[in-house]
Amino acid sequence: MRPEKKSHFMHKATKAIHAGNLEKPIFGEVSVPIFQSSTFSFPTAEEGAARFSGEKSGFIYTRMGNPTTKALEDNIAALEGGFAGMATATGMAAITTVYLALLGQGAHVVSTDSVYGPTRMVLEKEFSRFGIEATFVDTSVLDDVRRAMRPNTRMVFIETPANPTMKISDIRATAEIAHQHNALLVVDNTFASPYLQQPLRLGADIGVHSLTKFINGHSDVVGGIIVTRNGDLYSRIKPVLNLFGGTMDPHQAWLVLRGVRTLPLRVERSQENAQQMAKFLLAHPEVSWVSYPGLEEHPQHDIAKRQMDGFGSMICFGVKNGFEGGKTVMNNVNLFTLAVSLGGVESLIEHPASMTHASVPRNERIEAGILDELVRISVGCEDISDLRADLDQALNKIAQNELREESSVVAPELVTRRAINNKTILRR
Ligand code: LCS
Repeated sequence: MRPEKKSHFMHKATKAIHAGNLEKPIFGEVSVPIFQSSTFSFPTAEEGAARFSGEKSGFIYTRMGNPTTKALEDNIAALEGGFAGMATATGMAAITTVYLALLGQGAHVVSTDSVYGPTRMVLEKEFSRFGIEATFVDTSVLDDVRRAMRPNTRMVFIETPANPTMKISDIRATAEIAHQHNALLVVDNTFASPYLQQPLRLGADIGVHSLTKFINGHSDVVGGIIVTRNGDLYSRIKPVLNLFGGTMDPHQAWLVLRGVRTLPLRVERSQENAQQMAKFLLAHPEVSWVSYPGLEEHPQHDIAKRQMDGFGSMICFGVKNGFEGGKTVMNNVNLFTLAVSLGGVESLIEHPASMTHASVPRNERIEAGILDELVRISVGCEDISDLRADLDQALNKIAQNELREESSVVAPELVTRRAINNKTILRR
């Protein structure tokens, strides 16, 4: 199950294209074939028994392993610098499989508060039914992590950069805290992708990804993966995945493999766009704040610089006029698509409070920094001037709407005066 040794000597852009490929192509094919077979024949009864006992390696049944899926697993494990990967049906299947395999009754988890909504809800609503407790803290503050640790803490789960606040948690320092308490550190690396961040190299025990996002990169498939630091963790998680059955289908794996080939190109382009977009937003009069780790103003910019090879292409920002302002922007974009998800070649925009994080109670959401006014964008690979022009015209509608609203309740001369004071052209 180990990714081929030769991939260890490759640079990451080369790994994305070559790691995991079949060592002996069947017909000299360049693309890994889709092994669309649910089951695999045994030449003899003895061979079948040996594969089941683990005495011999070989494929048995696709829920337990498939050559196309394995090619993807080896590819991502090589990029992430881990022992081995386990591909799953979705990112949530990766996360829940890790919880299922490593937590039991009476266990306690410390998790980033600003994580993808369902990652939090599955602990609060579902795993709590089995006697598993969770504490959600701002893991970008190490003292908060230390304070949350208990004797029964088995796992620290961080998402960095966090969805959607873009807060950064220090992976190396958090790993030290977790290990001092005999707990494991799991990092959701979805927002960075293994091209920009390799948590296992910084001391984490397990990396998880929603492959739906940057790794696949084309908004046309869902998937997830778990990558472990060592063989022990792999052999604790793999049987649980096989039993619960959240495995990936070979056709899905092939699509993600095709996507990962261009991960380096897409990430380079979209993060260059994002850096320019963040600066543009910071200067925009309708924007009250911007959170992007690539900005020097970002509170954890230095940590991001240290642990990432780039700052990625996710940005969140607050707009003037709160939730209403956010709605105005989303209803007026033309090039950005109003949709959840992220990491595709096309730029997306969404409102976490009413969409991806709607499942988190409002007070917990606000406490985690997911404010009503927060708008999240996934900057794609389009031409930056087109993207900027689109957001600019949509943002400018906030001021126009405010003026229109004011005009319905106050005297026209007052509106005119306010409009002039704001140097805004009044259209009535
Ligand atoms: N982890 C992170 C950081 C995510 O952003 C998501 C999905 C998941 C895990 C779950 O992955 P899935 O099961 O969907 O493959 N995030 C989404 C988002 O922000 N908008 O829509 C989905």
